[in-house]
Amino acid sequence: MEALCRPDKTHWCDGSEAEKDLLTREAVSTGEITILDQKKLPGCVYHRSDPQDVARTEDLTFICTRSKEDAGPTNHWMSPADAYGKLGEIFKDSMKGRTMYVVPFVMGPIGSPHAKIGVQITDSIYVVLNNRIMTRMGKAALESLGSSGEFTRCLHGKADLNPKRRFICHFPEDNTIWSVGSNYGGNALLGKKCLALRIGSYLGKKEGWLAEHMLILGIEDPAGKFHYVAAAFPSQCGKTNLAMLVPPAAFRGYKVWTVGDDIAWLRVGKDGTLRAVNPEAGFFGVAPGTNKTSNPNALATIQKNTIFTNVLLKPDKTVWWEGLEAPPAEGGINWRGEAWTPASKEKGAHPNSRFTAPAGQCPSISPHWEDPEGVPISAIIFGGRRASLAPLVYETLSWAHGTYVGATIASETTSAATGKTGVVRRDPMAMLPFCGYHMGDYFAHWLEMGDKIQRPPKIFHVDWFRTDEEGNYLWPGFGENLRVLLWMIGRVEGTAKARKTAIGYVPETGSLDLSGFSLRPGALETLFKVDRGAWLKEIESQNEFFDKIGDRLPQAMKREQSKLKERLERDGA
Ligand code: GTP
Ligand code: SPV
Ligand code: MN
Repeated sequence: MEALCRPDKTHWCDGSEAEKDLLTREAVSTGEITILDQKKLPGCVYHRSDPQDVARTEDLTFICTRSKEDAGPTNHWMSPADAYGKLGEIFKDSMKGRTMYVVPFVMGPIGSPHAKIGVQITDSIYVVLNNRIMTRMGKAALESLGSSGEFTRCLHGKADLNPKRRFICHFPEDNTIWSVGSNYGGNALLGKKCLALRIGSYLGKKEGWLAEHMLILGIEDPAGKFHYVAAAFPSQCGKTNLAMLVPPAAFRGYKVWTVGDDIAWLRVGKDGTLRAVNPEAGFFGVAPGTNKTSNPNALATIQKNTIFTNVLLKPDKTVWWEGLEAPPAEGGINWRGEAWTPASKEKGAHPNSRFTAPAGQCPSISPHWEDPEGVPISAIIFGGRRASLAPLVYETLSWAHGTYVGATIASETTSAATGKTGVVRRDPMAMLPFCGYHMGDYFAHWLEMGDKIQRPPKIFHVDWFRTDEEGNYLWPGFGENLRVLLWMIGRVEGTAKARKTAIGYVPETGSLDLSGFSLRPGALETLFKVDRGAWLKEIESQNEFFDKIGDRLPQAMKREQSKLKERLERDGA
């Protein structure tokens, strides 16, 4: 890699504090990062990306398998030879005048049988400092690897950050990732979406486990009883917020514990339960909208040792974003690096601006978040951001039905990826941008996993984003989502009542605890209505997606769909 990229020097990262200080000083000297007020925000720094490099670029993301068919119809594909050739040209001499950093890292708790090792080469200090938070990085990782172990080879370079020369390529058959031309989170922190999801999902298929775009949380009831839940929502659809939920006043005796906010690795445990491990060590969370009411745990987490990216930099060297608190009267420097005042048309923070913070700093972090065997999952939740159709919550009828429901999630696109936002698209299991192999084979793998779990979790669907005709949310969301989680736990324990409908079980009137709380008139009826006509239309529109998957779509998916159609036609709603 040195011979290819020709760096001036190479630095092997040990992950020490001294190294962090050295890299921080170096990055400050070039303007790559700014030190924030160390009294108010100790250990915190600020970074602004190139304005053309503030989100994942799905169009420039490729799965490079030898056979195009294996990448499947939902991924962009390049042949390995073309990809190595094309990217090799861009990498060539690209680190002249720069330092090459070699970053060994572990995804998952060190020593856990679930953990995977990677080594990322990069010419970005910003990336090294982020990886330092997001993974277990440095000496411990190298020791964990030993002299002969398997690891994912990750090559990353900024090159000239030109989107025309930007490619994020995955070579699952070589356990290799090459990413060039972007310094943005999901494109550049290769342990995250590239390794833990795209390569991870491929390894999971091969080795019999699942790599999922899911948060993991624990719920402790007043008697001290625990249940763990894993939930898949597409990017910017509420994983971090749900993972850090604070119970509303009426539920003071309950506690929600955060295990992970973005990725879950799921395996069948020795006890026959489905076990979940968070492969990450930090949160790369959405800043806008985060405040002391919506997510007090996130706000507390990011008071120290945090990297703020593309938010507003205030003159007092603190940070601000839309939805944090009243805009700073004195303005600041916006995400584009321009002077900004509350009267400016441009946003202060980019809608996809982010914080990077150590998970261990979160007040709600679970005491079990680094358990090597993972936590046992009682319920899996699928959801999306969709203004109408699905009830607030429903329980699926079986693992196969749940797999079908996950496979057919649709959600509005968000600013986490470049391109138009607010467009409804199919995002199966919230993995459309992250599945490293053929989507039809992925569905088949989900079905096979169901057969292997002796004590399978129940599968639910939620939508926190239902709106009325004026576009107002019908459900307040955030902390109030606990009411829905508790209904699910009640279903798992056999105590919560449900009404069977054509689409699955919905809460029986009165079984969703609405104490100390009121919704607008008519909201509850809308939130739980099963609109037969709309569902029949939905089934039609799923076919377009199923046709795209082609002949690797498992028969069981079509079967579940026809059973749903039959139930709708027979029973109405
Ligand atoms: P990624 O990090 O991109 O994978 O996103 P995420 O799924 O973790 O999303 P996050 O929790 O950061 O939420 C994204 C946006 O959804 C923020 O603007 C939140 O304010 C909003 N949001 C989260 N939970 C809720 C909810 O329950 N109701 C409503 N209406 N909005 C929510
Ligand atoms: C997402 O887009 O789903 C994220 C942010 O979690 S990134 O890590 O950049 O992919
Ligand atoms: Mn994500």
